[in-house]
Amino acid sequence: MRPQTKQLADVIPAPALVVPEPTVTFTVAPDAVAALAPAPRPDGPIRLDLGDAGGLGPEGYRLEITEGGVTLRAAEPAGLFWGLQTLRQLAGDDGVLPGGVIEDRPRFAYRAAMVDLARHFFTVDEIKAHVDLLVQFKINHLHLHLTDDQGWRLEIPGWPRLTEVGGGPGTGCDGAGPGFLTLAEYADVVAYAAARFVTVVPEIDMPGHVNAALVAYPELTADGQPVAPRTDAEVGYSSLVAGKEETYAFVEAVLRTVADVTPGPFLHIGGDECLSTSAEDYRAFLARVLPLPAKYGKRAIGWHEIAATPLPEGTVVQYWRPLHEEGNLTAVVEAGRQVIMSPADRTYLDMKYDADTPLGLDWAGLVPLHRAYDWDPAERLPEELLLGVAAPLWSETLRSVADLRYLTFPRLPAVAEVGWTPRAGRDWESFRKRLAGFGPRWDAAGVTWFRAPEIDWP
Ligand code: TNX
Repeated sequence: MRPQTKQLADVIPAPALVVPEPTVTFTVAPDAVAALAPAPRPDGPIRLDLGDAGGLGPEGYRLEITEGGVTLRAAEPAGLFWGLQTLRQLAGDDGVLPGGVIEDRPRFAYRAAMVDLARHFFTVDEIKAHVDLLVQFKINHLHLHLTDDQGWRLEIPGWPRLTEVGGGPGTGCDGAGPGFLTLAEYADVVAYAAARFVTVVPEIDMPGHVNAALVAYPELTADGQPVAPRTDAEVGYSSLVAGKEETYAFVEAVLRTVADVTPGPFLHIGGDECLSTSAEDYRAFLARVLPLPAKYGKRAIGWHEIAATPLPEGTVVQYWRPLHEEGNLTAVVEAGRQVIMSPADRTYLDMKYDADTPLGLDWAGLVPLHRAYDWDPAERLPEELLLGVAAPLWSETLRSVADLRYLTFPRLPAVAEVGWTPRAGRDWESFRKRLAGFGPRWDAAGVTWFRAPEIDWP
């Protein structure tokens, strides 16, 4: 027998409570764990049980490993699914499970990764593969940035030129990155994600970041004159026109379509970096557009710039500036609206790791792994107003799935732990040790990742 070196606490994100039984192990077939469905399973070596797990909430679970086998209990299938991710990490490639009990539940209900399909398009299969990697860290929302200056990536019936014209190359002139999702493909992604307890959050960015839409429909521009397609990475130069009725016919058609094909509760309307929209026009535009998601049964999310305008009840604000800037947070707290924290100097997966990182940007500084880990979302606002955390990956510099993964791993596990683990349960030294084993796993799975120098990778 070889010595048992695995610990029950070797899980990312760190579980809320771990009570090891060090003399006990139980061995399973690793493939069998990966194949388990999050549904009741009364017998066999791994028992799955739906029922009260001791008040652990809709995503919580209780996992018990004894000499006799494994029992996983949760109030909802989502809890079973997250418990299975824990079990999968513990099983590793030898299937030896350390004995004891884990009782676990997330700190925040919203734990997201964002992919920018506008600056570089990723296919349905690529997005699905990304979901598979994200759920291992208990990420439960996939924010899709579907439209921007360089591209429009979702079919909108009645507005065919959006994707004929706006489905072109994203950023850069090398031809990489064209494409769009038909509504059927979008629904396919949504269903795939939902089967893994991931809610898709679609974003239609307005009133800025709309050059692709203006190229497709010149009647939406201020003077009705055509504008040129863009593949550069400038921001802040395009805007829908607040004083034109055509604008609202367009916006409503788009939001109605997106709401129709989105079972999840959120509709993200963007609202960021409207540098060429006057403050008055911005306010007038949002006064008409922010209520629209609710009209179609959804909750509006917007980047924190929207907090310069009155926020209808239920609106969610996504903060994206560096952690210690103002970014309208005082106004958001005063209004009592919920917040998703995505501070760029901590959670932006498109920031470079270090000065030598060949991909990414550095406007919010470099974001080495420890910076993505060592911060707290409640530093800036009361815990009760925090809906959760999100890690956006803007894709101006991306050309492939390998690029996407290189910037995502290992920083995404750090942000995932910020979103899941209670503050008191988080510890950088512990995270460092728990993360090391993932390098070989990503290698074995063919996943590109960055060998962050803070970690003693095997
Ligand atoms: C700012 S963050 C943007 C994006 C860029 C990103 C690059 C935000 C809401 N807007 O348009 O892609 O910086 O890091």
